[in-house]
Amino acid sequence: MEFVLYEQKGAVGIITINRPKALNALNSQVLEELDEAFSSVNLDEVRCLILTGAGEKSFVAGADIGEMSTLTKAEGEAFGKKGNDVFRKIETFPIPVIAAINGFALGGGCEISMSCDIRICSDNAVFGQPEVGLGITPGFGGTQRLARLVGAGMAKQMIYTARNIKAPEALRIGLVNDVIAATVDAEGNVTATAQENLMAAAEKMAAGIAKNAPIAVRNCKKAINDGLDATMDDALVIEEKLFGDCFETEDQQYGMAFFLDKNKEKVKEPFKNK
Ligand code: DAK
Repeated sequence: MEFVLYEQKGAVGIITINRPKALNALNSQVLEELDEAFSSVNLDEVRCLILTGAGEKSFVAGADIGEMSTLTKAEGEAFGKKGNDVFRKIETFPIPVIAAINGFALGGGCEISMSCDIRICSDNAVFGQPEVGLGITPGFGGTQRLARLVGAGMAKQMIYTARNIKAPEALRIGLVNDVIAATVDAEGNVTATAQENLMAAAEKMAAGIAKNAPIAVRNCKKAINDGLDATMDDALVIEEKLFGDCFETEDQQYGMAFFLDKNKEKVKEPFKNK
């Protein structure tokens, strides 16, 4: 693949959008390669994914404005569908996806981060939905996912004003879970950049998720996602069903037996994904 890299580190997979000269803007090829990268993840081995952008400046600076500028109505719809299908694939992907946002997350960049389960960013990150300044509406789910994440009032303010916000404000409104800074020694020298610390933090979080019972984690993702689209009564039924399913797994039997075992010398074994 030309614009998407994939690396597996144990039970953690890292997908990197690699088009730094265009600030990782999403053109049709990037969207197709992203789709391919997600399809090729080995779900028997990988238990958590990280999605990030190449370079130190940008996560994703939006959909490719050059490509979009000449689209006809039909082509615009096809482009929108291609993006929406990939974003929905990420959102409903069986295992959790953490967005490690290393700079600009504008338009489609903010939108792809919102299709991930968890967002953490470096302290130079900038978020925004600038579409109305270009004469369009957000087209990759921004009007829907932003309102669900930060509330309708804040989402409307961001989308109507097209104003970019910096990492601390994104943290304050709940768009990201954490903001990661560089490490500086007593003399003021940078010993680890914000980007390095961001990836270390993302990998640590991913490893923490990966060590938990995989089927339980998957069922939690499904319960939260499906429940958000349902009434509370229906959502609780969804949770009950997915909770019940765990009792057919070896991992539930082992996890509870380990807790109840009074032999404190025993070392907990990795969950089997069964
Ligand atoms: N598309 C294409 N190229 C881009 C790009 C983008 N979104 N953003 C940056 N680039 C390119 C620049 O053109 C430049 O290329 P060269 O000139 O070097 O060839 C290179 O990346 C470096 O950018 P700058 O020189 O501009 O770098 P600066 O540091 O000066 O500025 C910036 C960084 C992020 C502030 C600036 O590049 C910028 O404002 N970029 C555009 C951000 C933006 O407006 N993004 C939102 C795009 S709209 C839909 C489907 C999808 C969408 C909507 C509808 N349907 C089908 C319904 C989504 C829309 C969007 O995402």
